[in-house]
Order: sequence, then C-alpha cells, then structure tokens
Amino acid sequence: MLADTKIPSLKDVARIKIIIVGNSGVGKTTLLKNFLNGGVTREKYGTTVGTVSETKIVSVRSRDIPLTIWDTAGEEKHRCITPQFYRNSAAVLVLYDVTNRQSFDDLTKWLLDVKTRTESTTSIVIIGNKSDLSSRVVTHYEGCAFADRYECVFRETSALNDDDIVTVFEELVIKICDKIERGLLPTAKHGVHYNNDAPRLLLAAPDLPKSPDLPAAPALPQARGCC
Ligand SMILES: Nc1nc2c(ncn2[C@@H]2O[C@H](COP(=O)(O)OP(=O)(O)O)[C@@H](O)[C@H]2O)c(=O)[nH]1
Ligand SMILES: [Mg+2]
Repeated sequence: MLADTKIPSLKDVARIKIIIVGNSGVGKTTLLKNFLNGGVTREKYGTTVGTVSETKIVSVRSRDIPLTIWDTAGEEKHRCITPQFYRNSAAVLVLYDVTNRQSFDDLTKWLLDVKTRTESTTSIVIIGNKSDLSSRVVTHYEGCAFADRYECVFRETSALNDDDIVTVFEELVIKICDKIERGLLPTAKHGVHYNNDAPRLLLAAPDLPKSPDLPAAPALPQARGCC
C-alpha cells in the first residue's frame, strides 16, 4: 500500500487546533481577542465563562489554513482543565504575566500538564504578557532562559498594545505547516484535522529529535491531582 504512505500537504488541512493556558488573569482571553480582531483591541474581557473555541483563517504559502483556538473557561483558577482541552493540540501557548511573579513560578506546573497531556510533536510557545506595564517583576532574560531550558519558543507581548500578536500566531502556524510537510503531524491526534480524501500516513510519525545542544531540563514535579 505504498500509495497510502504519501505525506499530507497543506491543501489537505481542514483545521489545526491550538490551545492557550496559564494562570487566571495573565491575559489569555485578551490575547486571543487581539488575534481574532487582527490587531490591538481596547475592549476588556471578563473572566471567560464556558470553554471557548474560536476559528480564524490564516494564509500560509498561499494556502488558507483554518485555526481553531481554545481558550480556558475560568477553570484555570482551580487548575481543573480537562484532558479533552489538551487532547489533539498541534500547539500550546503558555502565558504568564511579567508583572506577576506567581504566574511565572507556576509555568513549571503548566508545562508539566502540557508535556504529559500532549504529543511530543506539539509546539510550545511561552509568552510573557503585559510587557507594556512598568511594574514588571520578571525580566526578559528570566523568561528567555526558562523557555530555553524546556526547548520552547519564547516571546514577550502586550495583548493590549501590540499589533504583533498576529505575528506570534503566524510564526507558530508556519512552524506547524513545516511539520505537516515533513509528515510529523499525520493525524488528528497530532492536532491537525485533514479533509476526508487526504492521503494518510500508514507509519507513525517519528518523535521529534531532542536538541543535543540544550541542557537537560530539570525534572518536573509530580502532577497535582485535579478536581
Ligand atoms: N496592561 C495590560 N493589561 C492586560 C494585558 N493583557 C490582558 N490585560 C488585562 O488583564 C486582565 C485579565 O485579562 P484576561 O484576558 O481576562 O486574562 P485571562 O484570565 O488569562 O483570560 C484584563 O483586565 C485585561 O485587560 C496586557 O498585555 N497589558
Ligand atoms: Mg480568560
């Protein structure tokens, strides 16, 4: 069945799932709305009620790629996010607030959840949000060093004032598209839904190689019970 081993291409992509996690109040909903509005939003969004997923189409290499982006529903306050929320994600944005030390300290717990509940192919972006505020307590260097240690991409943003949120998403989608074209995200399990007639890989995608240049990340603490 060699014909079935063809790698799916971007034209076969029906939708890509991306999720946003992080402590309550770090700006997840504001960042998502900023992206959906295509730039800065001055609106304020209250605590999210009910799990929200929003769809936006981005254009990569002349292809329209539909993204489904899931925002938490306030349950992050009690760290009670369901496994379904994490399941089948191509990418995760893990936010902290640069003016809130606790939200940065809690990144390790969020990463533990993300790494235990998603695939090794899932892209992770750590985002230090609220960079517009002068009351910053977490330095850019600290955020960068943390992301390096866990082999994640790092960005600082202002979900209130930045036009660059769109760029953050576009860079991420380009990275996901590269993985699709390398055959690393062949099924819905990897966060990419394909059109019904898309070719299917019969072989499992290989795990992404770990970078030998980066120091091993310290062992993550045991997962905490939830709900
Ligand atoms: N100054 C500033 N405020 C922000 C930023 N992002 C979000 N906020 C504010 O932080 C509060 C919590 O934001 P929200 O998006 O609801 O956080 P969530 O609980 O993580 O979804 C709101 O009052 C937002 O207006 C930012 O980048 N800069
Ligand atoms: Mg919210």
